[in-house]
Amino acid sequence: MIQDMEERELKGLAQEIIKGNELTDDDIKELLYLSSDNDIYKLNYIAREIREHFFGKKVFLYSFVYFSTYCKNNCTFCYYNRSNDIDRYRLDKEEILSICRSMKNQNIHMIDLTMGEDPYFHNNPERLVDIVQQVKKDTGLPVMISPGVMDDDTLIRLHDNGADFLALYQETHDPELYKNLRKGQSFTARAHAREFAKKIGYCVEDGILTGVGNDIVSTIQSLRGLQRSKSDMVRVMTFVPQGGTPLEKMKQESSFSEIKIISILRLMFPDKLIPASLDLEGIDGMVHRLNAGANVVTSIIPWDSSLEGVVNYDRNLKERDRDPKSVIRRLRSIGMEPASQEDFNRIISMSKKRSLEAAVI
Ligand code: SAM
Ligand code: MD0
Ligand code: SF4
Repeated sequence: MIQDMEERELKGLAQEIIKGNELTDDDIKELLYLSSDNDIYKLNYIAREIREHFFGKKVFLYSFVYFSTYCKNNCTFCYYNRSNDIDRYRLDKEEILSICRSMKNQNIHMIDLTMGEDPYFHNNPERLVDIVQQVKKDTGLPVMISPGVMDDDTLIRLHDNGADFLALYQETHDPELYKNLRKGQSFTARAHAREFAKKIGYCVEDGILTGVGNDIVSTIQSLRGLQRSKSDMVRVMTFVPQGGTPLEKMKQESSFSEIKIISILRLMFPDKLIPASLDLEGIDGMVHRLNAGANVVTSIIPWDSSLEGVVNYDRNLKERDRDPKSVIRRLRSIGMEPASQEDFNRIISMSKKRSLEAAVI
């Protein structure tokens, strides 16, 4: 289909999607099979046209605070799984607050508080509630939490105390593949937490991994799964093998498939938030992902931060240009700029309103 199209036809296709046309499984399959640089360029172009219709040149920025790297789980892909013999840290409340405060007035639209499933918090959720409440009070910014699977009651308390967004990635919506990735964890409990959070007024983010043994059929299953989870934000990340984990020896794929899937996500979720993570390939990688149709930059950290990312392409680098200033400078160099806080707050309140209306019906 798009192989033979000229610019005018590519624009036409973008318009069809903007009007509400949806991709069939065959369309998705065809796009996933694209392999030449020229074809990917065309796919990225359609995705950018769609993004510009909904968001113009504006980008949202999230700051990432990985405040505890302790975890009780055994995800085979993750460096921080409990069996990996690594150095870990847990910041105290003051340390967390000081990082969050340093992100004020830096054009950051939301703070993402992320942790492993650390028993210190999971067994005493009020500790997390307290942190969320303080971060909200001190920064006045929307707060995303990425705490793993929490029970319904805890999700309610976190929401009542200032959590706006729940990030909880299924990794795959193919239950067989899930078993190999999130070893010993319930597929449905994870999906339920997201569903429940959405119902009580959170915005939610779901995500999938690629390069982790997902074939075309499994990838389509995951993309359809993302649609079912009615998320406000949808992500794909390339799996990066991590030392000391069961998948350590798996071959690392390039970001080619991720870039393709980001564009497909834009075609399937035209007006949703789609991130370009700095954690995979830094600020150059950010540009490729934005060019593929992403409209959020995630994993921004203070310039002097020693905190971990989840993938950490820059674990051994001295310079980590993942701070707000470097990101914004680079955005401007490609003709994009940070959106206003009002624009972001509007997305959150619209989504909240829609879920609460749906819950009443
Ligand atoms: N512990 C919480 C959880 O698992 O939901 C919060 C951390 S979560 C934000 C970490 C996410 O990073 C995973 O859900 C996965 O999508 C991604 N991730 C972890 N290890 C990765 C790796 N080696 N390569 C790519 N993505 C990875
Ligand atoms: C990122 N390291 O965006 C972050 C993380 C958690 N909500 C986000 C995966 O790359
Ligand atoms: Fe723990 Fe999250 Fe890593 Fe899984 S992905 S091992 S739950 S930190």
